[in-house]
Amino acid sequence: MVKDRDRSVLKWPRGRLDFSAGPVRKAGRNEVKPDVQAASNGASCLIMGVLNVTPDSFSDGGQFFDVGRAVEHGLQMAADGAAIIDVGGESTRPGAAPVLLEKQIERIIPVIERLAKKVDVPISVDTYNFEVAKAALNAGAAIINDITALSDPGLAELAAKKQIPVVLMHMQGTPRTMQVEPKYADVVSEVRQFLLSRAKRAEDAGIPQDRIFIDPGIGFGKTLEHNLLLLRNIDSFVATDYRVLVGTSRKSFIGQITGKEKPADRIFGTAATVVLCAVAGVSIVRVHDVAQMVDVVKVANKIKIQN
Ligand code: HH2
Repeated sequence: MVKDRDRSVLKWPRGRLDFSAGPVRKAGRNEVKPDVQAASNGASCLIMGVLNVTPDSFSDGGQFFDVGRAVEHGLQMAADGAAIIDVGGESTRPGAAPVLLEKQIERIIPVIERLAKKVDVPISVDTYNFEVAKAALNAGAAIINDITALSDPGLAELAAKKQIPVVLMHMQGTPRTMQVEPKYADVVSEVRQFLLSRAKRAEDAGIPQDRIFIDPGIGFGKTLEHNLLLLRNIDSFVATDYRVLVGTSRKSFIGQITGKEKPADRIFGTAATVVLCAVAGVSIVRVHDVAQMVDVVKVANKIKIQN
């Protein structure tokens, strides 16, 4: 078991996540001040802000394709209370085709370099490519967020060598085809088993248990019913030896339930999932609407945690 997981502050050579204090507001250069009192028991849920440096992401495609605008948005998310900024250079929405590694590097490296100098929170790189991850870490990223759970040979060793945290996500198929009739006999146990085996493999490669986050991959090769089953049973992921990250933000299953066609109209639907995740003990939620979701998790954390 992760010892004292609920109270721990996770530190590694170039980063820090404080799960005892809840989302933070930037208090000044080099000072990140918790504005929810440190909890004496229970764990709080932190916010990962999404920064897609892409022309075609399903919700914010094209909005932050320009380096200056991307950096500005990253700074704003950090000021709004994001504990991590997640930078990606390839959309993995259903139907998306892979983007050349050089292209991804060209998109994200200038953003990571500039942001890393200006924000106090760690930057993660949303990639499943060894070369992209390596370039991002050299530019100042300090977490690897991998939707293929370290499938690319060498990624686990890279993370182990640099002693940085990894997010291992489950996906059935590839983005191009994943929403064409996804099938499971038992989605919760299959996804859980997959993540546990990848987590074990990561540990065997030398990544410490407390730096491994597992993620059921909402919307990645899953129907509405699969997504609902995973969220309904998210506690069975939290009950493993690993911390859990969940990404529901603005996703299409929320549109299916609410009838909201436009991703930007799915903020309240997203909030419902964020509350449920925070209460269930999920450690990190990956969201687009940082300022709003910081308030949502603050209240959820406060209700959940006894001071
Ligand atoms: N979802 C997306 C991308 N990366 N990473 C993790 N760990 N978990 C997720 O659920 C997840 C993820 C898809 O969202 P987004 O980045 O907004 O869209 P796009 O892939 O179109 O850029």
